[in-house]
Amino acid sequence: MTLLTSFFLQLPFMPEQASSFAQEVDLFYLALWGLTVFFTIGVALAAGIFMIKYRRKRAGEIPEQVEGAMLLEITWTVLPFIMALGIFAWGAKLYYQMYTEPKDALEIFVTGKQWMWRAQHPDGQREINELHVPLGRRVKLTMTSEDVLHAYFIPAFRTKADVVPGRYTTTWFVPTKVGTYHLFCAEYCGTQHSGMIGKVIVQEPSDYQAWLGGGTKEPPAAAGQKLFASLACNTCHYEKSGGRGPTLVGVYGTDVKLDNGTTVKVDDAYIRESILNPMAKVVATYQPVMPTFQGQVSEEQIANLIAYIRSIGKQDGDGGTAAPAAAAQPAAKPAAPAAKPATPPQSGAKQN
Ligand SMILES: [Cu+2]
Repeated sequence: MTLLTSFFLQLPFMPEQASSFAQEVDLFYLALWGLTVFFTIGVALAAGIFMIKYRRKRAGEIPEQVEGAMLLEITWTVLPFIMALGIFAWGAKLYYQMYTEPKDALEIFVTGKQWMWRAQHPDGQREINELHVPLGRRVKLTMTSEDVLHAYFIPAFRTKADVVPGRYTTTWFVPTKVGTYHLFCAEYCGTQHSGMIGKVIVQEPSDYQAWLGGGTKEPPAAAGQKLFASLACNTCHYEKSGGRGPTLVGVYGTDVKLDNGTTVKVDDAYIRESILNPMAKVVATYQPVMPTFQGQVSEEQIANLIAYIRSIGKQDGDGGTAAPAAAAQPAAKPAAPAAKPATPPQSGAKQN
């Protein structure tokens, strides 16, 4: 089978295999392709042979009546049934692997915009139309769009995920080969869609660290902390309870009770929603008085605010998505210090 796969790869229509998913996706594709070819040739061949074998040999010939063959019918029903279920199971397993968020991943925030890709690394390093990633490390992309639908497609990694305005989508991979690979937008997004391309650069971890070291940057959590103060969020969300809004210290990754009796998990999506549409899910015992910040903050700023709230969130290091941004990046500098929002007397009107 590996011989077959390698032969398959020699053909110019398969991109390089540069992520941990690539081989199995290709094998799966090869299996689908093999089954299709097998049955196409089999059916065509059988049709041809039967046409010749059972043709009318003399005028007025009356064919022999066939009364059915139970064994044959069961065989051609059960076998394809098993094959189809096998394809489903294999595909579902792959899908599950690819769309289950990994633990301890390097988390990179990506925004799509007509017509470019922006990425922000956990230590604040930014780039446009490029994505630097370290070899052999789980990398998780959290993505959103500033305008229309896009899709982040890295053929060599066999990963593709929609990038949707107003929502976070994620994808992940483990790069397995140093090199530079294509990055495409795979969703028609306007006149210059075809130009919305870039490069994914897989580096040795030490080279990646060196690359991170260049340029001026501010960790997202630190930028978020500044923004938290400049938007006056801290006039309602105190470090301790008692503000007009709930405290945000220690809430990330926990379940909070809402005023309608239900509970919600405090994750990226919930924080984003609460910034843009504060009335959607109001925390129990608080008044729905927080104004919307729609139009005042960019997606990147929202991501920074989330990074900040995450950094002052649950500190027990339970891994998963609740890990502070910096924990995913051991060699980088630590994320913002613990909460330091000033707590002046109430003014403004914000509440989660
Ligand atoms: Cu696009």
